[in-house]
Amino acid sequence: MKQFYTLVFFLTTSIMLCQSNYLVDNFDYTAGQALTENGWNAHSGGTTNPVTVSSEGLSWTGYIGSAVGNAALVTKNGQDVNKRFGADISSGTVYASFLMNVNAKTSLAYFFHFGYYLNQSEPVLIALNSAFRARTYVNLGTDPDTQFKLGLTFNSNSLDDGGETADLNIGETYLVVVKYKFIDGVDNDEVSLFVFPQGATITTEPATADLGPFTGSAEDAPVLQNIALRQYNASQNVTVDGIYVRTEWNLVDAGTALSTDDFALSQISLYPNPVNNGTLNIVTPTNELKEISVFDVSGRMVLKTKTENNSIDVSQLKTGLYLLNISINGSKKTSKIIIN
Ligand SMILES: [Ca+2]
Ligand SMILES: [Ca+2]
Repeated sequence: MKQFYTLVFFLTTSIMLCQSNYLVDNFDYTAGQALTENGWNAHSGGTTNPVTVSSEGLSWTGYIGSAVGNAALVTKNGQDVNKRFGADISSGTVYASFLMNVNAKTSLAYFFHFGYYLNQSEPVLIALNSAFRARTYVNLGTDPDTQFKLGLTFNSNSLDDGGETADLNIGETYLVVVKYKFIDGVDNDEVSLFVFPQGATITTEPATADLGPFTGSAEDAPVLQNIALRQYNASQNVTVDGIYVRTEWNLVDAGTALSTDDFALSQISLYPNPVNNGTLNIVTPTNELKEISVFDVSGRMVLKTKTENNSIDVSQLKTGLYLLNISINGSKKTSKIIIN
């Protein structure tokens, strides 16, 4: 029975981490304010024509980011802004979902992308590496006064490297999901895009994307650290709202924000592993106190302790494989360790 509970406990822990939000922005801010007053960072264009908060949000019934607060007006030529994730992502799949409405005829411009900072370990938040990934475009539709198309490229400034959707309607709110998939191997990562009109089924990821997967011609992102909203030309007229960044497809469950404790756990290092001398170092960047529970392979707790100077004494444990549950203020992570 203990084994069963342990299994459930570990599964629950991993699911909780999966449903974490790496970024949420419903733009529940004062209309007219710049996004830079609300946690965003200007990496291009200085303070010229800042991206501002609208007086009304977007709605898409059933989506987690629907009808909360206002929205972002990415509607001009000028400032570009980015917002940092709660934790870096360098493996698996990243989904950025958002609502968008093209308000008027808008000629070709990318208005959204993933990014990472020039200094990835100690980021300066206004200094973005220009290797933008999953550039997401609007372009003129067949009838440019009433229609637009969405485009996507892995990296390129030209849509030749990617593709465009069928015509969509100006003035209609769509739910868009931009996906970046890290794939083992060099320069083979993929980007895809999904677009849903109101009323579409969004509970599971469709087998086929509307655009992609595209691999482009540039190197893979070493890590994704932010999303950006970009303003490119004076005719650009796009409202963006309800942005969620996650590592799984989940557009219906609000989940929980990734806390600073989750962030610390995501950067934890355990060494040496295997443990040779009875001491295991458990180090996080900000050196919080960590509560540690150690379980043997049958699920029996064999040690419960706290870190002291970023290490624990495991000298009384027999040789073998153990599961280590690390907790910082209630945020948990599980790792395997081997005692030699
Ligand atoms: Ca909103
Ligand atoms: Ca790769």
